[in-house]
Amino acid sequence: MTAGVVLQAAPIGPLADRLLREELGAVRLWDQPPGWLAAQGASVRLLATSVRQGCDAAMLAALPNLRAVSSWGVGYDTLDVAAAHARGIQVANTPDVLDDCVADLAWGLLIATARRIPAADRHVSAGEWTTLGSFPLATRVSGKRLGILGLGRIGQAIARRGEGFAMEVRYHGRRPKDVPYRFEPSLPALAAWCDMLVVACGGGPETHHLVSAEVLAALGPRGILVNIGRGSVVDQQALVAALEGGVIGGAGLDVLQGEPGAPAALRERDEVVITPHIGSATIETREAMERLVVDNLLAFLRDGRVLTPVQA
Ligand code: 8YV
Repeated sequence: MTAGVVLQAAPIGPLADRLLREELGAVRLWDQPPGWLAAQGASVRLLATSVRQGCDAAMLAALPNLRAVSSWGVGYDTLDVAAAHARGIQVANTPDVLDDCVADLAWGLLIATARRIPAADRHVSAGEWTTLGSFPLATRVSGKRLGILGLGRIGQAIARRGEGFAMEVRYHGRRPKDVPYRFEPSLPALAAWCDMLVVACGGGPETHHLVSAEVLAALGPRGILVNIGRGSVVDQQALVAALEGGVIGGAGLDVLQGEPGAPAALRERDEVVITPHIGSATIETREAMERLVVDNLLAFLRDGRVLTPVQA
């Protein structure tokens, strides 16, 4: 199959940007004059993009002969997958290669929040460690009950780590899976059962505000919420109210509604730990994600199939 034009919608990262240019001769949209899409869009067969940049209905409409989209990131909430599939366009994301790093960060946030590590560090940095035992007691992690919302590949990597902490794991999702953890058909019931609830599902209309005021109330005053999925899954106003009212014990958040940036109502709270959407942000994992963006397009050219199609 001839490549036709390979279009890169936006910068992805140093490795992907270089390989797309060297191995696929990709045209960089951001370097083209205004009007390029309207004039040249029909020549484009393959598109490289990212979950940050996305690929909406307008972009798809501007590329009438598009055959495949390869997107950086496991999330695809910014891609119009339904519209692409309706036209027979294959859509690939970058799953698997980031599971371990995202699961590691979920555990980092869980332990940091429960054991109040950032607040303890601030206590020492401020020179307040003047007597032994001056820092308040925190919450135990090992042996607790772990609830996971969304037991996909990342959710399962989080669950496996829970076994190392002697935690019983249960989960909620669209449907039960063949896993050694108990499925809980009701999210409020899962929240009421667990001590720590980790959000590991994707974004989009299906999961919007699943973590509601009711779910937070069920989690309870010593419960901890961790979110490494998407900010849109948590009703953020309800979360702020729950933290202010002592309805839950704390939150560890890698993703927020309205990111980048965090509202003062969250970032100024001692029992909240926030990281700037860095779940996959290690040198090793980002390199693997960038390589997979390119490999998906090379596989499509070779075999007519991308390696890791979005499972929508
Ligand atoms: C990225 C992600 O860290 O893959 C995804 O869907 O959310 C992460 O891997 C994120 O897109 C950074 O902006």
